[in-house]
Amino acid sequence: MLKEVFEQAAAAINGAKSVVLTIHVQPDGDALGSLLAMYHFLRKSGKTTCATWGEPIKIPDQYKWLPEVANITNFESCIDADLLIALDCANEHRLGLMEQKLSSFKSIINIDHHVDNSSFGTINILDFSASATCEIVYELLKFMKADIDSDIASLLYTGIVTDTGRFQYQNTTAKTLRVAADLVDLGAVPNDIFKNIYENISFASLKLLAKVLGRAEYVKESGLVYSYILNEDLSKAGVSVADTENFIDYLRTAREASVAAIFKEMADGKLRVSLRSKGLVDVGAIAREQDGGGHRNAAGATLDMTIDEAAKWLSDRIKALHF
Ligand SMILES: [Mn+2]
Repeated sequence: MLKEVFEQAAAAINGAKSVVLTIHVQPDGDALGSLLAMYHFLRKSGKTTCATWGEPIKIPDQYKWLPEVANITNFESCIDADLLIALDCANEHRLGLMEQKLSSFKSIINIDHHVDNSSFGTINILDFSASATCEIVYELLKFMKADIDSDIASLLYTGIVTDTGRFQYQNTTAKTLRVAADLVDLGAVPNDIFKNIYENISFASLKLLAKVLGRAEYVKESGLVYSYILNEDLSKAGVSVADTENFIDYLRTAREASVAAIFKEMADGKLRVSLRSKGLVDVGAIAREQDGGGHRNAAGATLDMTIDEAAKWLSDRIKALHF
């Protein structure tokens, strides 16, 4: 099914002298892993390549060890190329400030696994059964007979291990595990990657996590477990918002939780909500009601509400849709 579009993408890549690679804003492990794996491959293939995304570049602490991460540059310095490849981006808005630059590219390859992808590319490699964009990139690189070295293998493994919640979420398939096993054969070291990502938060972040868990609330009628992070919490603890990315995973461990949510106060006073479902509730659909996006079990949106209003809205939407 993907063979035809892989052929088109391979021809576009082979025919390009220069390539810009971009991902969604506030990138996660899958976005960064797929970005840097493609960057490494294209540079080895002799292309002029730029890796970026559409906001000021800040690498979350748990990803600072990724091979090639120091070569990511600000998007202003890299918009002039034969080809743009967007990775792990469901739509144009997720490109952040890169969205305004889309029209300057004649050729755009859109590689993604989000079910609501808007097919904004001139070539769209979409596989909704893939656990991670990194799983699709692995297939594309194999198709192109790329030399997948241990750096590329580690980067792709990172995207898969993070997007599957360490191979525990519903998107984990036998194929996901086979791809992961191939990547281990190619040089990815699971224990090293685990320690770098999951045993790498600062003590200050750990204390902030305790605070966030301490004020968690459970709404019985909807099975919602939520908490919140204020700007003041971050500044007092000296922790960046990127370092709180995994906090929500602790909330969803409650037996009572059908949906876990964390509301994060943003600089403009709005709230960014991260949502996780255990499968019954489609949080992607709820997020899209507020112009957000995501998957059935992991999604996010920006809300112009107070925390109390947001919790009530979310709980009401869960009840209306599922109970
Ligand atoms: Mn992803």
